[in-house]
Amino acid sequence: MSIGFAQTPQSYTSTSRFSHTRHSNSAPICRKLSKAANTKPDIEKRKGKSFQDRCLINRRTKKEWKLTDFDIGQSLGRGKFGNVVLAREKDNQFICALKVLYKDQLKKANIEHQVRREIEIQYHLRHENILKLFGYFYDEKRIFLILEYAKGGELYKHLKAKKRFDEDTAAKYIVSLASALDYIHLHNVIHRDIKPENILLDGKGNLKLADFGWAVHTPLHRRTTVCGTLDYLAPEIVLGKHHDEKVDNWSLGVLTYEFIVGRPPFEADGNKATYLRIKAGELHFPSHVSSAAEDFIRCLLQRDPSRRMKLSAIYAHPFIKKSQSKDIIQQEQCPSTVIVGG
Ligand code: N15
Repeated sequence: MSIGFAQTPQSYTSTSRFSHTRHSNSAPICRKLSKAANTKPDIEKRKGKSFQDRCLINRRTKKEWKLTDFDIGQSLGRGKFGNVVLAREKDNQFICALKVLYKDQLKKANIEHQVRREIEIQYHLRHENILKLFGYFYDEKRIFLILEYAKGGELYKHLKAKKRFDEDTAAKYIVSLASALDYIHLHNVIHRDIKPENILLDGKGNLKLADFGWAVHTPLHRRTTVCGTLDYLAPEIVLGKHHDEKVDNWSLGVLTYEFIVGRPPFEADGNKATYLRIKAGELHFPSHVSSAAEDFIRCLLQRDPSRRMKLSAIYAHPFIKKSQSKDIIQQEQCPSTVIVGG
């Protein structure tokens, strides 16, 4: 792919600040992760900088990021509140995805708080299967998020093109997702919006969980107003009950089904019909689905959260083990280890 980069106009340097009101109820993840994520805690503590200030700074130049630090390339997609473009940092040619959010639109939708929380969560998470947020900056009208570029693009486009994944490919993606979820749960974050549209692939086909727009810090004991597709939501969420991190395990089960079958298990015409199907919780499996895969999905799609398979248990399930043992056999048969004419 050839990428045409345009030079950024000099007049776009950041001049104003995106409101920086401190949270009085500062999230636990910040305190917990700040030591691990920040390589120079002492200097920055002395300066009294919050996490928001820290991710404004280019660690190498020690200056705030600005738009003129980047060459801008092609559009990677358009979202409700802004666009994502390919970008290249001028100094070291580092390729990234720059997400542009428009402040007036965020204000109108009353989601400035949510955006700040999302930045906070994503900036502190460091895991190979979680899309990295490197930093952010702003000008009078816009907020720019500097995000990891995932060369493979959106997973749901790959799924659409292939109709469905073979079970070994599905298992590989599910292991990566489970690993990412295990990590965020460990840091008291629930994703709550696991769906193919929120998953990207890098150039090597590795899975990257993106978009923490719905994520919350645990414990969560409040009712949630739900919008968008219900397909991936656990019954306790659609029923407006108290819920915890096990809602992500349910979504993992829905995704496993969709990867293997090509459509989510409770798909129906409209949210009302989907809601009824999730509530009923009846599962139908096409004949091509193996018994190991069916059992795996049934273990995750338990209506009672306490009976749902734990993330730590998925590695021992035959559906995952089967695919991993094939991986090992393939590695052993790698041509480089075969002695030709031996
Ligand atoms: C409401 C709000 C503040 C949501 C904020 N969400 C995020 O910042 C998370 N996010 C990540 N939003 C968009 C992205 C995103 C990052 C979207 C697309 C890409 C990305 N990195 N790389 C891509 C990407 N690579 C592609 C390759 C081929 C075709 C399309 C591609 N997009």
